[in-house]
Amino acid sequence: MPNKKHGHIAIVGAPNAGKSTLTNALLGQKLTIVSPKVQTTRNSIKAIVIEGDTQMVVIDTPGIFIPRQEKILERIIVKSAWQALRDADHICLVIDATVGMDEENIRIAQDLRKENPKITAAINKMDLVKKGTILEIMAKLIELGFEDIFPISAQTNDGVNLIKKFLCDKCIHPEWIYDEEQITDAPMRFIASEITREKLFLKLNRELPYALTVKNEKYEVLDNGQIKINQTIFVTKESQKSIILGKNGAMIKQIGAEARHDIAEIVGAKVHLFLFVKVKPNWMNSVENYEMIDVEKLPKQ
Ligand SMILES: Nc1nc2c(ncn2[C@@H]2O[C@H](COP(=O)(O)OP(=O)(O)OP(=O)(O)O)[C@@H](O)[C@H]2O)c(=O)[nH]1
Ligand SMILES: [Mg+2]
Repeated sequence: MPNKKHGHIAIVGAPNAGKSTLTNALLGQKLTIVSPKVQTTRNSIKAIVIEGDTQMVVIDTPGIFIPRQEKILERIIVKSAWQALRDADHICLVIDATVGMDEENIRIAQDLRKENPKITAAINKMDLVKKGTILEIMAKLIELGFEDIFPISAQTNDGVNLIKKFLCDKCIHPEWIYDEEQITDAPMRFIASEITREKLFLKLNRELPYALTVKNEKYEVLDNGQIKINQTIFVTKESQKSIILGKNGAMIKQIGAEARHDIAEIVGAKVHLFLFVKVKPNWMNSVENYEMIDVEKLPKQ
């Protein structure tokens, strides 16, 4: 193709707005993890979307919130989001229509426009609200200086094609920078541990999802093309370990089965997944647990 071009689009917004759901909808398949709980995404993840002659690198970011100073994990999460939008050619701010332009969304919209004025707004979850609500949000966004606003439902795909075309037009750099079949630049071992973390987020309640992390121990492609994966789930307390294991190991079995199914779909091969649960009271403060984070860029203590 003579007119090949590429660009980077950062998907940003408050926690739970539907950024990861939109990223997957733009990609046309599941890659990044989704849950009804806030702070599901912890690292920025690139989805490589191809539309005609355009390679659009969509960066799914963690939700933007005010991190508590003493929580290193929270500071890393938010830093990862801001970093991504500085590197982007264009930003897509996702607003949850069921939340609307509350104080937090207004602040985020204003801060983002200051950081990078090349910004478009997607009003997501339009399937859950009345038309009047969308119009109110639009009016507020226009007041804040937004010119391009798209009501969408990332879940039902309503409006996604329109915004996809619009964002593709923002990709103006010559040539492609990734192979045609590549859907992400993140290693598959990382995506696989994210999928397990998603299942844990979906199955476990209250604070427990925030007290755990999933670490890849082994990711091996066997001679027959099948994939053997060992992952460790780190928790901070013995009691959390018992909950994750469940009665006679029933919970961990179910989590493993669901994760294996999704990982197999993404990698396109049969997967053997082995999960271990370990107690490590201080995992949140040890940097080696943040596989995908550039340690050099960590915020100063
Ligand atoms: N009804 C409806 N639900 C949606 C839509 N988009 C996302 N959701 C749901 O909203 C919840 C949050 O979606 P995510 O994609 O994980 O949101 P996020 O912005 O990536 O969240 P964090 O990573 O935690 O910041 C999930 O339960 C999704 O299924 C939508 O268009 N309509
Ligand atoms: Mg997310």
